[in-house]
Amino acid sequence: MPIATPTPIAAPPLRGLRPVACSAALLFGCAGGDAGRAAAGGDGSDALIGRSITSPGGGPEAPPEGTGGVPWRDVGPSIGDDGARRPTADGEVPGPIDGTPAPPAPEADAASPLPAADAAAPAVPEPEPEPDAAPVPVCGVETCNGQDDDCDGTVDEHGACGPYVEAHCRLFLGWADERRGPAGRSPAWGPCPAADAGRSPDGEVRCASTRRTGGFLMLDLDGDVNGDDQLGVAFQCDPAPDAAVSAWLETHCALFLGHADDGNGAPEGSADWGPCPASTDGVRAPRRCTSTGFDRQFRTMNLSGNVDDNDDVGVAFVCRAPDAPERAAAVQAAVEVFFGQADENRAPPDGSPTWGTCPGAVQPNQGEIRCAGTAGDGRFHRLRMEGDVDGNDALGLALRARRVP
Ligand SMILES: [Ca+2]
Ligand SMILES: [Ca+2]
Ligand SMILES: [Ca+2]
Ligand SMILES: [Ca+2]
Repeated sequence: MPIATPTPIAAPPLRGLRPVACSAALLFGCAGGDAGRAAAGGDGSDALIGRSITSPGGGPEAPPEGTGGVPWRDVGPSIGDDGARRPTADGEVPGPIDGTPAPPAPEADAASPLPAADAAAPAVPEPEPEPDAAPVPVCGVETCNGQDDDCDGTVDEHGACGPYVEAHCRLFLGWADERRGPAGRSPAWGPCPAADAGRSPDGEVRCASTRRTGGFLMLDLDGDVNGDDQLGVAFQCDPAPDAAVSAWLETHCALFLGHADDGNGAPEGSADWGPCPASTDGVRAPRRCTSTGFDRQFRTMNLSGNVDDNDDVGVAFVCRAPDAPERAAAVQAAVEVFFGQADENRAPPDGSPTWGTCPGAVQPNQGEIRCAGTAGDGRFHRLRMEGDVDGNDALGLALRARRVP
């Protein structure tokens, strides 16, 4: 351990004139100087003793006559001309001067702290204040919010929005016979969206919604489905749990629905169906289409001809956001919509988790229960109708989270 350099400091007061006898206990103090400090072993307390009786020159002062050669320092005027000891300034009578050992008073002082050493310690500079820095991002689990929660450079990836859409958004499907549905854009279709499902008293206007479970709504048709029938769709998300996310989804994602008679449907996987999706609706033969329109409202599509086994329906789920294309692509890939038809009263009950082979596998071209899925790619996927579509047919629709690697 390094030895502290003696510091010219005020020593703890030693009381009275004390020709200190060099007993073993006080030898260090007697010797003073470098030798004494070295013998003290470097302990701060002992070093203090050494300093307290060290002359400014570093060595022991010469003892005065009559002290028997014992080194001493005058630390208080306490010997009179008569040689008698006198009280110190604080009234204590000093010890004998006849060579008897002095009381070990310095030991008490030795245990005292060392304010002088502390005072001599180099000042520790105050740390420089941190310059203003960007907040450190807190990385967590990716959630459906348009933010890169897990700090990997992409937003809402790995299907983060699928469960949100499945649990908090709904698709409405309306049907009407005799052109009884709303013309063009409408906030309602029959009793929907105030009710999850229902029909007009005469049964010619009907609607149902997906139920936030991923299951299929079942919409039972009536009469002969032909050129005086209409289909309508709407997409709405609940204000909770995140009103901003729900509003974003409603205004940036949409279901598109196309129809064509006489085998005129767009090929499977087409980017468009008639004027859609560049347009949100269009009544143009031979391919017509409608959509949920990015605005919570219903839009109507008039069917044409006799709806039977030469008719096609196309479905696409499209998200688009010019200012946030990555987010739109992530949501589109995380959601799948299944559209089904069942002939001969073969439809599963409303809310069924499956419709024929869907969602496990699409079956758009064969069987009395058939279905197509949107596949997360924004393109139109085609369902060929089965048999003559009439009162023993039903349509199915499901809104589900899609597994994304
Ligand atoms: Ca991310
Ligand atoms: Ca996110
Ligand atoms: Ca009809
Ligand atoms: Ca037809």
